[in-house]
Amino acid sequence: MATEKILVVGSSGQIGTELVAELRTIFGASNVIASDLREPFSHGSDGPFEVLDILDHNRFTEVVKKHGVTQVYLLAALLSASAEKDHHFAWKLNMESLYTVLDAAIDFKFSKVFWPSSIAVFGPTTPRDLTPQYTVMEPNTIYGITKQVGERLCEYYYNKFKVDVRSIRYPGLIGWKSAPGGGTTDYAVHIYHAALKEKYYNCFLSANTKLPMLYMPDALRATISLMDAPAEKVKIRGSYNVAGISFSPKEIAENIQQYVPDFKMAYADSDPRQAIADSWPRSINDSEARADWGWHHKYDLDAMTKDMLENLQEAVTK
Ligand code: VAH
Repeated sequence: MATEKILVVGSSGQIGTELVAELRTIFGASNVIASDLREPFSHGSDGPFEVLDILDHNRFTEVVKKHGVTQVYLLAALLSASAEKDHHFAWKLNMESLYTVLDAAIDFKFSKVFWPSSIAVFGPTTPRDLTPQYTVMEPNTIYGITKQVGERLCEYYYNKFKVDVRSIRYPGLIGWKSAPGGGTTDYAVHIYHAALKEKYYNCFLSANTKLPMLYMPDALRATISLMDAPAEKVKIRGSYNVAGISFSPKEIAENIQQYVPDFKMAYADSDPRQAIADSWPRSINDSEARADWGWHHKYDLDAMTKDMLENLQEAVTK
């Protein structure tokens, strides 16, 4: 079997940082090319890196040719909160990058492409509990709109050009190895750092704002499982619902207090991210992913909290 040469675009982000390390253990470090706007201080795993602005079409083509790229994971995007601050650039980055990669998939005959969607594709008119794969989708954030259009573009390129592009509607992702960047679910990462350092966190979402979340080890496993699945099992070519855990700030705070008894939580009011969170589902039905390619999450809230605190404690005291 020919060696896959995998390019990760946006490799320094929250997902990319961990996904590069995971892909390098599977495919070999030299076969996974990390790329982002600037060289990271350390990727935590050795291997090739290219400075790449995905909006620089010629530079992207140069990198693809230089490495003989056969697969692309496109992770560069403006997330929900940041996107609301500059919706024109959010549309440009999130959509032009996808078009560039999908067109390159035809030109360079990529074997596969991965593109992340999000539960942000759903909006305030979507049923909010156990949100199904197929339902009303009227996102009212520019980020969600780009993800909704992106899903249709992926399906179009699969049906019309046979591009094997695969996608997951990620919930909020939580991990200890990388920082989140400009999202509405970022609080669920910051809270663990704050619990250990300050034993206090002023949460920008209200206490009962329940959202779908996924621990990063589960998110990486879902991504690799989907990409590894035989093509005929990938029946959905827009993007798959994937679920893990759903909790509110109050619930995660109470879970942390089992391990950090003197941890205190406060709740800011009138943060613009509250309106974004209120437009999203509270929980997700991922039965299609479970049926089509055997998805199942492993971490519940308590297992995630235990793992997060143990690893962060080690990192903090290093
Ligand atoms: C965000 N972390 O908050 C991302 C994610 C479901 C949330 O798409 O924008």
